[in-house]
Amino acid sequence: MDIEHVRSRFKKHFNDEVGSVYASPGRINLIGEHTDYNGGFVFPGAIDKGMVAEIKVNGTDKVRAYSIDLKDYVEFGLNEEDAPKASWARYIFGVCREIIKRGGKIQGFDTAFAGDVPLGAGMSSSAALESTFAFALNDMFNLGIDKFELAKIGQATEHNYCGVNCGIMDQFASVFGKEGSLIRLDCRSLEYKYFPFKPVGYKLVLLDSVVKHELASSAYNKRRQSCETAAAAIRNNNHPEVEFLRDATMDMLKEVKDQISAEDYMRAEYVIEEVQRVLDVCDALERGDYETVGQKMYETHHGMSKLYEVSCEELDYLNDIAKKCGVTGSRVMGGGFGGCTINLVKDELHDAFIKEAFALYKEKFGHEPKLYEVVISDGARKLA
Ligand code: GAF
Repeated sequence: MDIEHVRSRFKKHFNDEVGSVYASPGRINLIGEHTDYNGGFVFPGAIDKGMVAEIKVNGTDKVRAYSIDLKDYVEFGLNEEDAPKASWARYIFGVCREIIKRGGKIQGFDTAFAGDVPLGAGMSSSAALESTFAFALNDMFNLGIDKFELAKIGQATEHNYCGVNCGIMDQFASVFGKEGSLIRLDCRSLEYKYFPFKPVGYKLVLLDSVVKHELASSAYNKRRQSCETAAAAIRNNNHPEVEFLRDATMDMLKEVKDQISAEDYMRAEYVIEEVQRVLDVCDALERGDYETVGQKMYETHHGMSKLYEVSCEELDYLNDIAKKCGVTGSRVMGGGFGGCTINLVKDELHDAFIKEAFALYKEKFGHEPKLYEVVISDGARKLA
């Protein structure tokens, strides 16, 4: 995250002014995909890639925002109801509107921002952007909003202005991230625990398939709908305690097999198993048992590919290569429909695995994957 770059662009666009600088990270997730909106557990960590924004109050009721990476400028009024057309600006607009909805008094500001979270790679550049502005505006205008609510403001921005009915994982990780630790988060109660994650003898490697699914957000929302349908069927079948799929067991799901579609059944099966896998991985980590962690990651990939159907040929291929190379754990990370695999690789296998993955992937798809090695880092903060 290059602060000087952002500062020089801000100066250039806003008459040599100097503002305050804030940053928020993207995230990885060791295990627990599509469990957050099912009230289940997730296990993310913030990373050393994120968004940096310089912001200065401008004495008007307008926001003037410049995206340094996209070289695009958007202006909107704080009292406007209609979101800007540019999708990047909707995140900033949404955060402002959600703060105002909650009674927060904010004023117009100028901002220039840039980021180094690869777009569409499943590391949540959008949460990084939302959290940067939610954190910054809270700090600049002394709004006194707590960190839980800051994460919810980001999530509500996705729901109400960006068309994605996401869970809370990405925004939570971006706000609550802690250097060197993963966060086990219970997405129903928002109770969380930091797990120091320094797997001696292993590396975490992200391989980006560079595939982006055009209709990812509608497919994502459809998955969520399936889960809600399955949870409602179980609830109405004499299990009133089942608010989310997280509360259901496989036996309960089997009881309603004839009442829901085969597709909804598969989605629910994946989620019920995945919630348990997060807990299993946390236990395994406490024992230092990385073999079990890795095995669960492969199980997640299998579930995401065959039951939840959010993988794709390229990601399945990267997963197969990992298996063949003896990589401890590998799976598609994030929402899916493209993006990265996350791989837990023994140090001594690392170089051979990367070489093999690049060569085989290029041979099959005509281009190489991209490699990212990330450091688990702190969440939203003020830099200057
Ligand atoms: C996306 C969403 F934004 C998260 O809330 C989560 O559901 C994730 O996909 C899948 O685990 O990143």
